[in-house]
Amino acid sequence: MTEPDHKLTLYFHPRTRSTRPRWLLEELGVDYDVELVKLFEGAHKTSEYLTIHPLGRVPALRHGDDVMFESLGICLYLADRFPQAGLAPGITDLHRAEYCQWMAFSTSTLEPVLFAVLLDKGKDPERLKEAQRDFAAIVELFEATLRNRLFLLGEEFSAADVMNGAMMAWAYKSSLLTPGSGVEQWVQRITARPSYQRAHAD
Ligand SMILES: N[C@@H](CCC(=O)N[C@@H](CS)C(=O)NCC(=O)O)C(=O)O
Repeated sequence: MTEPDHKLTLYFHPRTRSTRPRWLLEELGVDYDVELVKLFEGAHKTSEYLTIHPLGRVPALRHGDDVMFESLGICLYLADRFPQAGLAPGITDLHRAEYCQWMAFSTSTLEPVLFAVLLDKGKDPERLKEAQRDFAAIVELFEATLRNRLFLLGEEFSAADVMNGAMMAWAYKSSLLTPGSGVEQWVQRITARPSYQRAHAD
């Protein structure tokens, strides 16, 4: 069985979804190695790397003898595996349901909409308009959630802030957020954390 103190290795490339688990690992304050997967040199498609991630993508994580992929899955795993960091409410905790909701929201609802707004520009104007409307509704939802809260779950920072914040930071850098809004302040608050800065240093 993999124990928390077994070696952790993150398969990583800057400015990709692999910054999500890297930010989380920094928040956990655990020792881990970073294995840079040189995407531009095709390192993710080598037979060696395909044994780590069969689809040849980043991120992936090795913990002891266990290997896994999917940024959301990795963040869920790590936050639960290192409970002392307090990044995931426990199974019976008051905030567990909300936590599960926001973790799933990050990749199943927010990510496709934001990608459509930022990356599909010019391809299909109708699709872009629809994505912009969906994104506005998402921003309103975050705004309402954060009205009296520092973080998505309340007063405590959690892995839900990492998963959703990683994408909303991209929206912020792309000038999609209203200056001075609650969402913008939340993004500034969470990206000012040393863990975020360290995870994005390269
Ligand atoms: N749903 C996966 C997506 C992984 C993914 O598509 N990663 C991109 C970088 S953001 C990648 O490795 N692309 C290289 C490729 O597909 O060739 C996750 O969240 O981990």
